[in-house]
Amino acid sequence: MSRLVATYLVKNDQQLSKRAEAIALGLTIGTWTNLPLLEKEQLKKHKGEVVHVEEKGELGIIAIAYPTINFSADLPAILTTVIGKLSLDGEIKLIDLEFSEGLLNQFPGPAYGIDGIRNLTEVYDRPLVMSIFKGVIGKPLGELQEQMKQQALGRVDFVKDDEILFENELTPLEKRVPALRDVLDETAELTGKRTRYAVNLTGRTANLSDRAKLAVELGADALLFNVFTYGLDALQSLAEDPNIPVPIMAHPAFAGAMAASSSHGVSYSLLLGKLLRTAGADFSLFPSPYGSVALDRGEALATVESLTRKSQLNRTFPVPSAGIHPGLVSYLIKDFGIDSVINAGGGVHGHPGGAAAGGKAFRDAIQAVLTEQPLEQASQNSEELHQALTKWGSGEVVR
Ligand code: 1AE
Repeated sequence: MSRLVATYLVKNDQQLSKRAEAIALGLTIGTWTNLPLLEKEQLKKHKGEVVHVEEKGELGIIAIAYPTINFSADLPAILTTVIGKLSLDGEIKLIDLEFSEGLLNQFPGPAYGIDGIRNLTEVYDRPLVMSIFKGVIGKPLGELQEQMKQQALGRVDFVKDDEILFENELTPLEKRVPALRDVLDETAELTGKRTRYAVNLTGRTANLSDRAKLAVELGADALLFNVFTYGLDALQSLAEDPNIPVPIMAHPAFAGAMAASSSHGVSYSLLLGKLLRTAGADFSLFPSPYGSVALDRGEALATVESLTRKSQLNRTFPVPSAGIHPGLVSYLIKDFGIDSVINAGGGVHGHPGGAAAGGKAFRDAIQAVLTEQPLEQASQNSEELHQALTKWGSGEVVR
């Protein structure tokens, strides 16, 4: 019988086995009172089974296997089963889900993933570089065009919208995408490199599919999606749609509300790692361990492991983000390897020489790290890197 194993972190109240058994029963065939014996007999094949109980000092780990016949093969049904009502029931945190092969087969995973995106960009031997529009709310289209031009002159691989740029009168999708695509085409003539634009997909859930198709028709190279305010299933629908043939970047906005507590919710590695990959995110943005909004380093590494470990699904590009500047590039590559995206907003636009110089500083830092040259030494041959290191330092990371 096919089963889904859910692992939970709980408070060790010395009654772990009893608690685990109550969950296994309560989330499957049981309720708060006894059911008639005959009915129980019929329901046996639906009962959850406790498969692991471990005391860890004040905490406990319990794992419960749920028969997959209990739910339909979609993430809303799965999450409602394993942490739905249970999430309201005291201190318990879902830390992992182990899908059977048969169940996982019913999910799309990333349509492009790391390999597909490397083929699109034709960049195979280094981390990708992404820059983020900043300070564009309330700005006219001309200012976005200029910002796009400067970012693209820095020869970054992707530029993404800020996740807080929604539909607005000054820069609606219908005007913004073609105008910025034209800028990218013109800049490519100058630099020889075509930067790609990830457009923020926003609006009511019922309209997402049409808006995504429109964005693609207008020239979007990728979509940015605030998956946790819409839901993982909304991401899956977009990822599965053959009429939306572009990679999807999952933004972690709102994920902290689900994962930041040490005793409630869902672990970051499950939420930003396994679940995003299963639902079809081609990129997963998450706070790096050393930027302005930091994730615990162990959580960040576990997230990347979930995004990239060998599986029947394509690998998702890890995008450690927030407060990233060129001085952190050696840490980023050491921790996350070359199959990652170096993503910066302030670290590009805040460069003393402007965004074009900011992009170059990042690329020079990457080149230095990949050729095992200390950043300070490399900065002697790169004014852009020198200025960035002078402004932000060369990675004093507190661990
Ligand atoms: C964790 C997501 C980071 C993000 O979306 C963003 O806008 C970062 O901006 P900076 O690089 O911190 O300025």
